[in-house]
Amino acid sequence: MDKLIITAAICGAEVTKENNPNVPYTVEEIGREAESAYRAGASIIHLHVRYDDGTPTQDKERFRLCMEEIRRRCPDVIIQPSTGGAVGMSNDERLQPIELLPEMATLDCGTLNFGGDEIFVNTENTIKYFGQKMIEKGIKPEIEVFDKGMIDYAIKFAKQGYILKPMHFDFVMGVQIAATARDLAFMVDSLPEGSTWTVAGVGRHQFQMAALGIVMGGHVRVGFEDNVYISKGVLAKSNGELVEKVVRLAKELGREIATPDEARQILGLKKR
Ligand code: KMH
Ligand code: ZN
Repeated sequence: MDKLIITAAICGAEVTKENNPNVPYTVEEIGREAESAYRAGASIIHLHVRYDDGTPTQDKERFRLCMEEIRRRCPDVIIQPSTGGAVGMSNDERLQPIELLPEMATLDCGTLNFGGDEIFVNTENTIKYFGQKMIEKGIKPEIEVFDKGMIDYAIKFAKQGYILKPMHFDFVMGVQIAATARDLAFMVDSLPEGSTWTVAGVGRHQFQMAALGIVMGGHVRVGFEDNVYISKGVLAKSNGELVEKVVRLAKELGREIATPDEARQILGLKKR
């Protein structure tokens, strides 16, 4: 088995300081949370950014500031900006951070229910447009999959030349598809040969899905974007605390942790 790549989704666009006062908004707070995750063993920072009042934004200049702050604190970490942004943003608004030429960025491969009346829209044309832009800029997409059909979309768009192989997937379990071992196994079994995958469990499912990712030979994403608790009813002090828990699980289960450069090798990334 490859070494374990841990992604820290430190901020998200939806979670707030009301959910956990340690959720970062400012550039300094985003840097602090990225550093805590990196020092604990994360090799990828999945990045959303906020204005100081917590409002989510895809503004290129805000991304630039946050990425500089993260690089200052964690020089070799892989920064993976979100192109999902927040529900309701336009395509061009969402795509802004790819102008900064990150090594990776997310590519959401379908439309889904996002709670209440919210719908996170990713039409076929949106997916093709984002995929094409990432190919042009040499950015490796992490394909965000919230349901099994999104894997089939990715396979279809790869055949049409909008996504390059080998593909890397992130299964977000517990938003639309249930966070169960059966459904995760079904997703993994549906991947094309040569793909890599990571799993994110939302809310109370975070560490159960992490344990499955570790033993099934995938990789793991944790962080405030998906869950703000370190254990039942206990708020996490930092993203680093969440990453530390995954590192402990991995050690107990005999899986070594990948450094950022080892993660680059596993994912076939070009270091910028
Ligand atoms: N905030 C969600 C609407 C991504 O980062 O690409 C989209 C999201 C997925 O978080
Ligand atoms: Zn995200």
